[in-house]
Amino acid sequence: MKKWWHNKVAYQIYPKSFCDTNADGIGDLKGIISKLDYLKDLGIDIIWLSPIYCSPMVDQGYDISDYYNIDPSFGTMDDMETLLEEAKKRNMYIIMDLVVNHCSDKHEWFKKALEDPDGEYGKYFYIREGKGDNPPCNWRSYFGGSVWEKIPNTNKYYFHSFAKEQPDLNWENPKVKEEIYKMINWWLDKGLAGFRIDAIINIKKDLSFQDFEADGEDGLCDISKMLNKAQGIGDMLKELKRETFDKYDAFTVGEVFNAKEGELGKFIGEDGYFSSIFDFDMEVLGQEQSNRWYLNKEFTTNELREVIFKSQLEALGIGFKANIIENNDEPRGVSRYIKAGECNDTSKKALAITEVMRRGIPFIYQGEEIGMTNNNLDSIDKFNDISTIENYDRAIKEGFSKEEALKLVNKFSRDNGRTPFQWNDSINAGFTEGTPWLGVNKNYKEINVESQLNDKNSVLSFHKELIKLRKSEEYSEAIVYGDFIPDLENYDNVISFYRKGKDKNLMVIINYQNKKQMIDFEEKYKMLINNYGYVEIDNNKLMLEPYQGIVVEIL
Ligand code: TEU
Ligand code: CA
Repeated sequence: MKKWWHNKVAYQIYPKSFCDTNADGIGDLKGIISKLDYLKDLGIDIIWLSPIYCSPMVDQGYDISDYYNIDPSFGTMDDMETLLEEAKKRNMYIIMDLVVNHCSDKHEWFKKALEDPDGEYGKYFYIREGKGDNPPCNWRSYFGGSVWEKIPNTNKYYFHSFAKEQPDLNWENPKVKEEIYKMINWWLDKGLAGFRIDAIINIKKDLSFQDFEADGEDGLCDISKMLNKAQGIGDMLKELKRETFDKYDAFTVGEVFNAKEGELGKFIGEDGYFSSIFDFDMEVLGQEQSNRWYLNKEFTTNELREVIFKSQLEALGIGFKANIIENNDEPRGVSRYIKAGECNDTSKKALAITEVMRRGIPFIYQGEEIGMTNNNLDSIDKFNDISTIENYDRAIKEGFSKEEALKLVNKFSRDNGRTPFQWNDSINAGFTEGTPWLGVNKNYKEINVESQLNDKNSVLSFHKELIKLRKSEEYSEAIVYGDFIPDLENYDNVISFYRKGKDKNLMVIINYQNKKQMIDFEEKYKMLINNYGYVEIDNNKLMLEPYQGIVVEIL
């Protein structure tokens, strides 16, 4: 059955770094409102806002102390209502981040739980007795250290999958679920179109809290070992959907890393828990464990192609994945999926083709559309992100030199994608008239919106062209609903596939490498997108330039 969101293009805003209107160095809702026309012009329909609720900002808003209010650093509830109205006027939809695996340790529920761990609010969290002088078990939190934090003056511990300031909410307690459903419906009543749902797979714990074999110097084990064992997430997610999203025909995207083999249909099928889930297969390529960056391995373009194809084929006939090349937790896509030294406007455009032409819902992360890159910093002191600092310290503990550890965080830090948005070449890239909360990338004079807006050859214009094609009356059916059929797999470093719709057949061919490539090609075609001004054709052959990418209609 067709859904209202199938043919939409989404955009993630990281509010803190998008646009600051009151010179406090922090992006705000008024800033977002002021850029709606820019996003509309780009072709965006759905805007996902990373968290803007009240928060002590230990994890940049992913630690919420009040779900019903806007953090003053971002503005007011009036601003939020204005944003919803202004979006609606433009036929745009706003979705918020739903962070309900955990809240902040400054949330009133948790404050009450600490006062009386055995009382009503203690049951809102996972609180357990220690084992002698040790915590209840040896699982490692995503941000390092034990998942258990001791409650002062007791031998009790509370559970946190992420930072100790982010206590996990007890989804086994019906009262907690009731509170969460109420809150979700309150926001949907306000006119939100849906949610991106944070870390949702973590809500179901294996309550035996048993130890697993240690996998690091710290004597702890990766929390994924427990998640793989936990049973019953499905029932929780079904209920969540029934009590909330279903009633509003909301669009939901789950942040799901650990869907088990063969379970995709349960998540995004016709009657799935969510509308969509992110496709993280490109992001986890080369990754041994989440959040242990020093274990990450290099990968080849053929391997990259393989994961893209596999993931696309997996979703056929099942549902729509949400396609990303970067987000608020990842390095910049152009710095990760293009080899250093080969990153230029042409290769950036080649990568953009994979973002927009895959089957699924494209989620463009702020700055991706202008080709923003990683930020190379010379000192760990210039980083802000909690997980970056932890990865740095941990790498050093595990024997890396300071130089090596710095290199590592420069490559993988979540701050790479969080530097202020580059609007123009004036001071602070036009992001703020004050001092930005996080330093602007040094390359803002070369890479910014203003310089690309009226340049038809810019990376920005190329994104617009791709999105326009995706939404065009002629080709939309093929790009949104068409099959995904891999091709040219016998050529190394060539990423090629068909998007075959009811009556249009499109073919994408990307020469994803820094040398020319001849391709046998006997089809009659019409050129639709080309990141070069030309393509050399010679006797049933295409000669593709380095990183040349084309989209053609097969006639
Ligand atoms: O991320 C969840 C998640 O699984 C992350 O641990 C991810 O593996 C990590 O950030 C990579 O370094 C979400 C949010 O996107 C992230 O920003 C939050 O820190 C996290 O949840 C906790 O709310
Ligand atoms: Ca501000």
